[in-house]
Amino acid sequence: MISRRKFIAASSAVALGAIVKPVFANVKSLTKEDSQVKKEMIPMVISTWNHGIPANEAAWKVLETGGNSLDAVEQGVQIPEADPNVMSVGYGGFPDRDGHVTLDACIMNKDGDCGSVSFLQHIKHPIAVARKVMEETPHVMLSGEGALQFALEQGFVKENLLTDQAKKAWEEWKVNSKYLPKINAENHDTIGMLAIDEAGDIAGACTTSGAAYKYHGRVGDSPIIGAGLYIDNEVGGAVATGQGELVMKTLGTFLVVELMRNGMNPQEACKEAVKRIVTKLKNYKEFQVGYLAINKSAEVGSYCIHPGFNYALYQNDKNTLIDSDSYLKS
Ligand code: SD4
Repeated sequence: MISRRKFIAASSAVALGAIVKPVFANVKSLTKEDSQVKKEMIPMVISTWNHGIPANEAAWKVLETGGNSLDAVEQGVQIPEADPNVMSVGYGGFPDRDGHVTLDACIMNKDGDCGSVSFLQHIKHPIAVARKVMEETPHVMLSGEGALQFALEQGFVKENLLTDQAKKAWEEWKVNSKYLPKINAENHDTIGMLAIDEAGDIAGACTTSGAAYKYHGRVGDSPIIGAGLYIDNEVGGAVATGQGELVMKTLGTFLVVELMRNGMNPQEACKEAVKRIVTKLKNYKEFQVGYLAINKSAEVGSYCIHPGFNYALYQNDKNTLIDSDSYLKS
């Protein structure tokens, strides 16, 4: 005789079967040919927004001399991290609403290893600390005071990251103190970078000072593996920029990579991940999110909610700024 518990489990499964459609039902699986790297397409590096151009230059210096993709992305994103005029990343970033510059970053290599720091203060290059977390600890993420203590132990120097320019902007903001995320803020936001080296191996990095005037303690998508960045060296990689809360609610870059694993090209996968936000999150029009992806064949894709997101692609000795397609057209 069937027990009551078994009966309930069996009937729930039947009911679920009736309503749950397989997520990847209509996409083909990757074939071996799909995953072949075209040698003329690599090395390559790609990164978000205008500040991706100088960041790519630094990454390219590593790649063109046969360096690996992990070193390339770490070197690349350190350019905007150190630039006081890029007010959304590292030194010179806009502070939180209490006047503290707090940084989030993560890095991921070809072997699926990753390291991350969140809510880190006083260290100019959070991406380098994230790499140390990956390589020198048994953990993936360190946060706040602990991350700072670890950085200092590793030889990083404690610095003031709040520039006069950022302080002035914060003081002006305090007059009304409204938390109002800006869409496409000054055309540079989080930097996310993906690279394929000569050996065909993929790595990625993501670093940011987060949303300007956020609550003290707020952590966005950028240090979260699978939200701000995800790499699977068999498939490809993806990075996210824009309002982290929407990316975290949909685990955006993991989704993009899984869609590519199941046969979508990078463009289709980015579009589908934005569509997920649009269909699931009612307030999507108030925010920008942009995704950037590459696959193992060095194909590129990008998609965003609002027009205005762009990315820099360095491939075949050319570093080019390209506008992303968007869900909303104006
Ligand atoms: C974050 N994706 O922390 C980052 C950058 C940002 O508005 O603040 N965008 O959400």
